[in-house]
Amino acid sequence: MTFRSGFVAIVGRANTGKSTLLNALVGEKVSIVSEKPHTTRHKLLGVLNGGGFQAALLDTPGYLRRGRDRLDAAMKRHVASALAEADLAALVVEPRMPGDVELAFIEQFKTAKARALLVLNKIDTAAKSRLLPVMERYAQAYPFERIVPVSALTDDGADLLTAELAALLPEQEPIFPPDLLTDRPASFLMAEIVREHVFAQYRDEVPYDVAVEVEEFERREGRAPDLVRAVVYVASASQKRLLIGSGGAAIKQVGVAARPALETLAGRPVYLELWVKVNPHWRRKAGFVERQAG
Ligand SMILES: Nc1nc2c(ncn2[C@@H]2O[C@H](COP(=O)(O)OP(=O)(O)OP(=O)(O)O)[C@@H](O)[C@H]2O)c(=O)[nH]1
Ligand SMILES: [Mg+2]
Repeated sequence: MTFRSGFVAIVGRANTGKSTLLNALVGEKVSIVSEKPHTTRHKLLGVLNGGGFQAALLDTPGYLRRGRDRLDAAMKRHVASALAEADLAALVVEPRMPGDVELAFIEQFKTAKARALLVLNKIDTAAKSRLLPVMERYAQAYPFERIVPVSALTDDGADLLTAELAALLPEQEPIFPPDLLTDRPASFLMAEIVREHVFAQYRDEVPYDVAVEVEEFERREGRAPDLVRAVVYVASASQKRLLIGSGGAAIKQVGVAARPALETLAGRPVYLELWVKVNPHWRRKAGFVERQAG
């Protein structure tokens, strides 16, 4: 039997559900999700293994506005490099007519080596009668290999999408061992989990430019829990006060909420130590952006 494998770059406007889709396809929480645009800051690999195929899915940061500051510049570079190394690009869109960001991606497809398919996501939010005209417009804009309507939230269409992806991959041996889920170290995933819970707890009170770094992840033996020391970086002293809350109650709540997912990842009990530090210029410090977006 022939085996198919390859890289699939998941690209699109911010907030269209790319990370939700990656998690739905892989069947595990690999990439964090939030209601805010620009949640994903990193290129992230999730491996989908199926009968006779392996799809290496690359989640990418979404576009919203272009060229706004250095963080956006780093995002752009990552999207471009994801496209360059991919066999297949999946453009994830919402059920509405293409806008500037979608057309910019289509322009990039014209010169990229990757074949492109369109994923029309969030179909649970639109009447069926609204989907067809959108699909027709996209088909006119670019000769997509396939146009697949899905809901990453309800899993509707996910099996069909998996089959379509597999069929479009080149014939070759698997790229990764079958037990590999992602290429990121545990400390990276842990920092992302904490960031997700900061977003979820503070919602619009916290700007999206918080950053989280796991400074220490110490695996322990016996009954001692693993130690995770994470730092949440914020832009100002007032944000720091807000995050910590009265007597530390708010940040403690983040820890309580994040710990179960950390323990699932570590496979054993975790002691989580959370610190909040002010670093007002982290977005403009290239080194920090690279670390965050790298
Ligand atoms: N109703 C509905 N909501 C969805 C669906 N897929 C994703 N969402 C929601 O859309 C929001 C954004 O999802 P993400 O997966 O973080 O989107 P993203 O494209 O990765 O966003 P960035 O990383 O910021 O570019 C979240 O609130 C998701 O729950 C869907 O199929 N239906
Ligand atoms: Mg994302």
